[in-house]
Amino acid sequence: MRKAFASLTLLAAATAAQAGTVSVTVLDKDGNPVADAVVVVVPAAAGATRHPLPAAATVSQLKMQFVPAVSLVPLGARMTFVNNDSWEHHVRGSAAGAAQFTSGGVGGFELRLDGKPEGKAAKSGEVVMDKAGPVLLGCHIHGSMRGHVYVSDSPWAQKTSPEGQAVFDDVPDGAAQVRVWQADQLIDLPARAVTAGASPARLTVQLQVVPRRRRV
Ligand SMILES: [Cu+2]
Repeated sequence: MRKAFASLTLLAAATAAQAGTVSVTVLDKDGNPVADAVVVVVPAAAGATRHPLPAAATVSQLKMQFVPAVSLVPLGARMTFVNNDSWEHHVRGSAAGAAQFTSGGVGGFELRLDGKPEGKAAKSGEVVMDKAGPVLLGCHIHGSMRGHVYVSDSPWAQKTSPEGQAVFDDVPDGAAQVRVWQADQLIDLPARAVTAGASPARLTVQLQVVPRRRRV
């Protein structure tokens, strides 16, 4: 019993020595915190995170909006799109950000979802996200509908909190790159370098835009 306890303590110490905290704050052009930006950390060293992204996610179409507005999923995730409105919607997925000008529409997807009949199950469709990067969601019928899915090829990825923060507590020690994506920041920000280690690494990234607010 005592031996097992000692081994556990050793294990905990070893884990702590190999991983550090990276804390990223995202601000807009005016210096205000930005929620729902995506922060991706790519460590140079191999490792695993204790907080993997869920391999399946659902986006609803509700009252003419994509809910949630921004989904963060791992590469290969299975996305389910559900139309909860009583009228027809489309789901058009295309490369977002700078990639929309270079991809020529290749690699996107399209679904057509009938409206939800009164008292019956909503219609849904599935898509496997097999390409990393941001995807813009739209609807052919309703031009105002806009949403995003960010497909991360690194398991260290988070959406920022209302305070604009993403805190990673288990980044392998050593050099790492930090990428920040936000829906209205069309020109990719340069990746930033941090060093994960015994003392927490803190980084502030400022967007070149003030994100537009979503109507509620
Ligand atoms: Cu629609």
